[in-house]
Amino acid sequence: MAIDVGIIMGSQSDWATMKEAAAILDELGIAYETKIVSAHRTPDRLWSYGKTAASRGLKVIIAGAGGAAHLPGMMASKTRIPVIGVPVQTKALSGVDSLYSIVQMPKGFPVATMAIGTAGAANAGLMAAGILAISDPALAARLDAWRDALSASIPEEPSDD
Ligand code: RP5
Repeated sequence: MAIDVGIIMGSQSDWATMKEAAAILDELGIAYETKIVSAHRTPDRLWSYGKTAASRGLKVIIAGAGGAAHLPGMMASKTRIPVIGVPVQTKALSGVDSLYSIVQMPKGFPVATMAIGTAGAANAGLMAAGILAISDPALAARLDAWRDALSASIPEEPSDD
């Protein structure tokens, strides 16, 4: 099975957040790989990942980082593959630093920036699924079913339980 999505993150410490994206891709039957690629600590790894991503057949990259979160933007500068950015929640500034580092890209090199933290990571998985579903009817059906199930799980009234 070809790998469609690359989930990359700046540090092992980001995995607790980024595994929420992986869980969604697992649920939807989307093949992915996971890599630690740091803009600051392993810049050569970042360069080679971005340079080979398209030729390796990746279709979407989900990139999560915290603090001075340059990974998603730098990856977007290195590949035309859509990059979905996940701002990891930091202790010092609660992830606002991560969000600002990722969201404010200059014209020409976009990053589709999600919410801070685990909700953002899960939504990154869903966003990747939506992109892939454009050209994959079977995946589109699975994604529609996933969304319907979520809607059906929401009660009409609140309870004390
Ligand atoms: C960033 O620095 C990483 O994305 C991570 O969110 C943050 C802290 O990294 P560690 O010091 O925990 O490795 O590059």
